[in-house]
Amino acid sequence: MQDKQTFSIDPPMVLPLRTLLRASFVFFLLQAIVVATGAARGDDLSPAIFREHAGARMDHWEYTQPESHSNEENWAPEHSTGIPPGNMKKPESTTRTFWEQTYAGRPGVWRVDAADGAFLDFTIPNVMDPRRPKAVIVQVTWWPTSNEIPVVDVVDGNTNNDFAVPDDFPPETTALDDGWKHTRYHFWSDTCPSFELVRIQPPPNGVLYVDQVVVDAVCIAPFGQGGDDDPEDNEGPGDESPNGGGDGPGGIEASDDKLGLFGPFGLGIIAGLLLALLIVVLLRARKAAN
Ligand SMILES: [Ca+2]
Repeated sequence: MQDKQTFSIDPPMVLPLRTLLRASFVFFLLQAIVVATGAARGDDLSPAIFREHAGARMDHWEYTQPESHSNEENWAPEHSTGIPPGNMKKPESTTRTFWEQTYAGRPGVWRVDAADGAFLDFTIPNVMDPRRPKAVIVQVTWWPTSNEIPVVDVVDGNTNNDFAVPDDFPPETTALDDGWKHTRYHFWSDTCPSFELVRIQPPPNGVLYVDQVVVDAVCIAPFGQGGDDDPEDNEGPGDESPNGGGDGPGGIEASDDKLGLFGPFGLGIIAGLLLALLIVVLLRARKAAN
C-alpha cells in the first residue's frame, strides 16, 4: 500500500498542470496515429491507443442490423467494451432520412438529410470525475456526396458544454479503396462528465451516408498518478495526488504494467516519464513552499 498524499493547489498551479495534461493528451493522439494501420474490425481503422486501458471504452456501430431492426428507437452498437453499451437514438425516418440495407456496396447505411434537420445522436455513458480530463475520438465512414466532411460535435452530458477540438488535431480524412471515406475526429474536455453526447450531422444543405461509427473515450489520470480512492472529497479540479495509489473509476495509471500504453514507442515512454517527472517536481516544490 502507498500512503496517499493529497493537498490542494492554488489557481496559479492549475494552469501549468492543465498545460501538462494537454501535452499528455497530444501524446495519446500521436501514439494513436502511429498505430493507425493496426488490425481493426470493420472500419475501425485507427483504434485509439488507450482503448485497452482502465477508464477507456469503445462503441462501434456497423449498422448491419436486419431491416426490421430499423423500427427500434434505440440502436445499440454491434461492438462495445462499455457497461452499459452506448446508444444511438434513431432519427425520425422520412422520404429523405432512412436506413438502407445496402448502399454503394456496403451493408447497413444511414442516409441523413440536412433538409430534414436530421442527425445521428449517440449517448456514451461514463463515470463522472471533475478532476480529470477526457479524450474522445470519433471515426466515421461516410460516402462523399461532396467534399465536405460530416459535422461532428461532442457535448458534456452534464453541462451541455462543447468538448474542445485540439488545435494540433483537426479531423483527418482518408479515402478508402471502395470510394468511401473515413474521417477521424479528436475532442477534449477538462473534466470527465457522467456521459457525453456525440452528434453527427450532414454538412449544411447536404446529404450524409454513414456506414460505420466508432467512438473511443477515456478519462485520463496524469502520468504517475493513480485515481483518488475517495470520490466524495471536495478538493476540486486542482486536487492532484502525486503518490495516490488508488485506481479510481476511469483512470489510466503509469504503473509498470501500464507502460504498455506506449507499446514499443520509445518516444512516448520518454515523453511520458518526463511529463510525470515534471508534474511530481512541480507538486513537491509547491508542497515544500507551504
Ligand atoms: Ca454499415
